[in-house]
Amino acid sequence: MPNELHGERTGDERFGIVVARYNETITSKLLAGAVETLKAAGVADALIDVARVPGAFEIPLAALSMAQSGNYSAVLCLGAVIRGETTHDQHINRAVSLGLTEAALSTSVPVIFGVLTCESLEQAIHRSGGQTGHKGVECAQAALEMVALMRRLTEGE
Ligand code: INI
Repeated sequence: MPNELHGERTGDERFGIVVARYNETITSKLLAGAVETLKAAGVADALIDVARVPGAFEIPLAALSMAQSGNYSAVLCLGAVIRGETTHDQHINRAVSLGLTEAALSTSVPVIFGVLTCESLEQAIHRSGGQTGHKGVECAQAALEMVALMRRLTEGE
């Protein structure tokens, strides 16, 4: 049997959340779900910092700054990009996904992609606590899992 690597959190990890104000009816739900999920896992309010940015395009810079600060065990990134009549959304989505990947890989801090990329407002509603899940909850679960795993993978460093 292979050796499965499992980690555990210490309980004193600090979580950073970057949330976009654009499409706030959706992003406020993502934020509420993420915070609730972290708190249900035992993370105290005092260990959760929220940074608000104008739109999804601004998320990577704030996330990178948080990750580089050394203060956070994970950074959760929440936003909602909804397709319009132009290709604007595609430029934002590409920049955000590449930016967040780069922020994680350059800092070794998990930077979690909780940005909805939807065809319509209806789709975004479904994915922020409606019929098709909750991206904010999912993002917090991924952050908790990655924090535990990274502790295991880097132990002894
Ligand atoms: N920002 C979003 O977060 N979601 C969107 O759907 C969106 N659209 O469609 O334009 C959006 N635009 C703003 C963008 O993220 C920047 O804040 C803006 O371009 C200033 O840099």
